[in-house]
Amino acid sequence: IKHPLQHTWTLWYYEPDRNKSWEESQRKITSFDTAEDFWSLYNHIKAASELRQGCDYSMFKQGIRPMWEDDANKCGGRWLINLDKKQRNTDLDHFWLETLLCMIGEAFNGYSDDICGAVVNVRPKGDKIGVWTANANNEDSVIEIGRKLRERLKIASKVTIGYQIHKDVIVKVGSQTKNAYVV
Ligand code: M7G
Repeated sequence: IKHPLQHTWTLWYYEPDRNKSWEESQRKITSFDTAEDFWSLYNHIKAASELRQGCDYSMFKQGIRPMWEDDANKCGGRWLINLDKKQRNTDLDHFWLETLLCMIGEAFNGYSDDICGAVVNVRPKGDKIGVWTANANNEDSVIEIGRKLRERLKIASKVTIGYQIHKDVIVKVGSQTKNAYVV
């Protein structure tokens, strides 16, 4: 018997396509609900660092689309880890895997219900990992999730990570979004 996970998760893939909208370019790859099926999927697909630049992977709880507009995300935000260009070779894949393991393993100390999913953006200007939570007003849960993420990813103590509210990102397209929280 396989080891069941607390939730069913869906992996999404985004590839830019000038003939399609952003939303239409998000494709569901597959869903899984056991540890074994997670590993077969993970071992089968390209590592994030091997994706073409401009592409994303997203892993969300089943039923939540990896977009601001989804009901589960619309009051939420994300912890954002900005990597510099060199970190694609040294940190990206291991940060992404650790993020996935934190989510499927419900590692956020009682606040895992607030987790919606996570996104990795592979970009020429620097890759990003975002961990999306359900409600930007749940200060305790947002902070605890941020702390746990720092700890599990072993982010250097001189580096801070910020939490951005999706509603702020939507109106600020093109410019920097302020951080609602920092850890
Ligand atoms: P990005 O891919 O998150 O980061 O956003 P990037 O700027 O480093 O590439 C790029 C663009 O994708 C945004 O300006 C939006 O046009 C679109 N986009 C990104 N997200 C996360 C969403 C979303 O949740 N909903 C919609 N409608 N568009 C999005």
